[in-house]
Amino acid sequence: MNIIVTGGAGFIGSNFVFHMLEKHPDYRIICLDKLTYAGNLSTLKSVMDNPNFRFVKLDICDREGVYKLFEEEHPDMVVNFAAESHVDRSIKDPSVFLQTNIIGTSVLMDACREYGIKRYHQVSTDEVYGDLPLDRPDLFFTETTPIHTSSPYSSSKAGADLLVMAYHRTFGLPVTISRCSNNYGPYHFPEKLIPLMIVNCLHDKPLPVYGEGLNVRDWLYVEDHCRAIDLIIHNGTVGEVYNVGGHNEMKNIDIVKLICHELGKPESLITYVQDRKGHDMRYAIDPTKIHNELGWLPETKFADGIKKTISWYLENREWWEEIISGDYQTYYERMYGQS
Ligand code: NAD
Ligand code: TDX
Repeated sequence: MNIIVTGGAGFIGSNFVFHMLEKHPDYRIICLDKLTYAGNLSTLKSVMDNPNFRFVKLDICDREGVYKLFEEEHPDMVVNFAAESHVDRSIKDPSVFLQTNIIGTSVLMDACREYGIKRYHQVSTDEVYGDLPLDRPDLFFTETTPIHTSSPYSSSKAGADLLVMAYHRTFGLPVTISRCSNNYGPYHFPEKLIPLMIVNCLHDKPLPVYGEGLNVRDWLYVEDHCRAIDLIIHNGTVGEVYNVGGHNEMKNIDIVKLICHELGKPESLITYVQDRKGHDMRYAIDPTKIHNELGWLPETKFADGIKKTISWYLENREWWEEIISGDYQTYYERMYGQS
């Protein structure tokens, strides 16, 4: 089985690459990644010499390059993680989100139509459902919840999902979509809540909490997400959407306080800052479908996952210090002598 994994130098994509190489030692994994600010080739250091792994620096919007890669590799499947993923950046500048998240998705699917494919899997997000009110803990996102987006990021992801379903209906492309809640774990880029708070705590820097910190997110350990995608691409039904989440809702402020506590830092580091524009209040996934149809259940409890994650950031300072200093962006040139 040849699988193209796009965005595999990012947070979830890299964890998926590791998962697949370990769980399916007979598969060939081709990682296609543009190496934007969020992509870090040093993350993939441990698999670069694996004969079943190939890294290709490429933009998913580059039609010629993508088609050439399909001609070379004859992939059986494509799993598309490549995206601009940070809501705050999408509020500052939506355009690259539309380009990568929507146009890039269409280029990948055109290549799948041109060369044939067993499965195209789109890694989507619970944010396409918009948000839920804080005073209705009985409500959850199911796969039939209407798309109702808030940010340019979530709108671009929703646009991509609509295109994916359209390519299935119009062209018969064998697609699946997963919509997952907030992930956390190793290699999470330190602009997102959990790694940002860990790194700032370690530098005794202020911990910027938006608004009153009452927004709720449904956290899932990244390896549980990777297992869910592995199950969907092998056993999921073509044309279907699967929600992925672990019923682990937490207020932002409680997460930040927990991180302070775990690292022995004072809560006085917490600084309330201006709220995010259009800030979604609550995300909460109903994962009944993936549980009933594919037998998926999360394995890592938040109490254990957050400890593992904090330990990882303590043991891998070099990884995030290079990001903060910007040095990681020269890693590719240093390794491969080209840009
Ligand atoms: P990330 O920002 O850490 O990584 C994105 C990767 O995509 C980077 O390696 C980047 O270089 C690459 N990339 C960006 N633009 C590209 C382009 N034009 N061509 C090729 N590569 C490109 O993101 P993440 O948090 O790992 O998220 C991965 C996917 O999962 C995204 O599609 C995101 O929408 C989705 N998702 C994320 C979460 C979460 O909590 N992080 C939750 C649900 C869904
Ligand atoms: O400095 C911060 N302070 C703060 O209060 C940051 C970076 C975030 N927050 C809040 C905003 C959110 O309510 O924390 C919450 C989590 O924020 P992010 O880590 O930016 O994640 P979120 O906006 O929930 O989106 C994430 O989950 C869904 C991913 O980044 C998306 O790619 C994914 O689709």
